[in-house]
Amino acid sequence: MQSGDLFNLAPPVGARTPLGPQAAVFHGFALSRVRGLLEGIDAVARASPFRFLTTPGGHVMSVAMTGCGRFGWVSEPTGYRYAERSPETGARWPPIPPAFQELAAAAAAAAGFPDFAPDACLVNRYLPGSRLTLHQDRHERDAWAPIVSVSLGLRATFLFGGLERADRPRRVALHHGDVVVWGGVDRLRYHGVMPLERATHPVLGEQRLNLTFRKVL
Ligand code: MD3
Ligand code: FE
Repeated sequence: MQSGDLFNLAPPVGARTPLGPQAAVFHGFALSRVRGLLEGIDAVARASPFRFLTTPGGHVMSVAMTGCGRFGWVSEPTGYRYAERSPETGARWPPIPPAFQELAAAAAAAAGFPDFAPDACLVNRYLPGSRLTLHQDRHERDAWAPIVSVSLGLRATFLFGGLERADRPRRVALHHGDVVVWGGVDRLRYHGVMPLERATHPVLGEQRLNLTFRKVL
């Protein structure tokens, strides 16, 4: 066995890996709720299909996105922003399924952020080769409120940096069912996702889905 293979093993359900003073991975936290999550994602994607946003530099992103809740994430020639309507259809985003809300609030509470009430849930879909370059999430009004993320499907290598782009990021494996909460002093850290390696997940096949719950307003 190569030492890198240890990265493939998911830590035990219920374990917690701290990433910072106010950021932690809750391993397998969503595992008992995968079925409901996938049903919810299907419903969201039927109402608002996955699409590929264009970066401000004019490149098409390799990650496909949709979302639910009051706000969705859209790209325009002038840059990204949260919007209450889909630019493609002019329609509002579908509601956040109650099971999503409950999971997000439970994870936030476990991380020390009680009463988390997200008004946006972005859904990212990664196929082999899809990646997310290092960035900050700083379009939300309250830059202290947590973001809760749920990983489903293929394992990803998450990059967790510092408050400056040049800070060397730490690599963190995120497995099917892992939930990460980032708030407070860790909220504006740079982060990204390495290109997804081709593999087949027993439940989701050749893909990774990520939910991020945010409080925009
Ligand atoms: C760390 N998504 O949608 S999880 C994103 O796996 C995004 O799809 C990644 O980064 C994904 O913006 C990473 C979420 C995440 C969100 C906000 C953070 C990680 C964060 C804020 C600070 C530090
Ligand atoms: Fe992000």
